[in-house]
Amino acid sequence: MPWRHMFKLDPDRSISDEALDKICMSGTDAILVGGSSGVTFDNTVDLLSRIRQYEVPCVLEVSNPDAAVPGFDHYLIPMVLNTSNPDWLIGHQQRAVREFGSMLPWEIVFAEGYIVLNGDATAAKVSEANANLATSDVIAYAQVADRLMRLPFIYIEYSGMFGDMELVRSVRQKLHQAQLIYGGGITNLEQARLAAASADTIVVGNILYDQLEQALLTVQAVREIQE
Ligand code: 1GP
Repeated sequence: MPWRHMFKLDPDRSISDEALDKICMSGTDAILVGGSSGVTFDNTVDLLSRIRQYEVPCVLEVSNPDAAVPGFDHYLIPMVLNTSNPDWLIGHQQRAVREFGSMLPWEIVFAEGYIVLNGDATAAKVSEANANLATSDVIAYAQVADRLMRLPFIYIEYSGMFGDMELVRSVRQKLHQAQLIYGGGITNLEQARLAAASADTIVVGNILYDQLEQALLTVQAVREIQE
């Protein structure tokens, strides 16, 4: 997918119409809808219907199968590679497919291999991730996902904290086919530039709710690289 920049919106957090208008008209490549807690069918439908007033592609990251709302352009299914609980790698996904598999639009459903590296983040706690990893461990997880599992996406997740860009670059250098997504702690244009130079796709989340104008500037970072 040719996404270089994505804004991530959490259905469990409120966003004004005015802010949503700026986000959807910002030139970002897609809006990613997802969150680590409190995501329900109702709040996901509500957010989707508001984003659908715009042309920007809309992608759902399905962390709760009960909130798998129809009508998105693409669906990303997280599989947490560095979890200590197989439920987060394959268990929840298996149960969801058992229940909803016949209804899934498979041609627009993709797996994302998550490597969660900020141990303080809700995502790490919820998914029981072992975030304390050496660079060689992270690269090995990425290679398992890329080479063995042939996942289309690998997501290096530092949610709430700006990560180690050298590590992100080291991972990207080793990838054969997977698209590398980076998300976590991007709060200004300079960080967005660094992340965009290190990963294939950058995701900007929290700052949308705290400093919208700063967040909107991050779209420029990927445009500069493309020009
Ligand atoms: C969260 O990776 C995204 O899943 C973005 O992180 O909210 O820290 O920008 P932030």
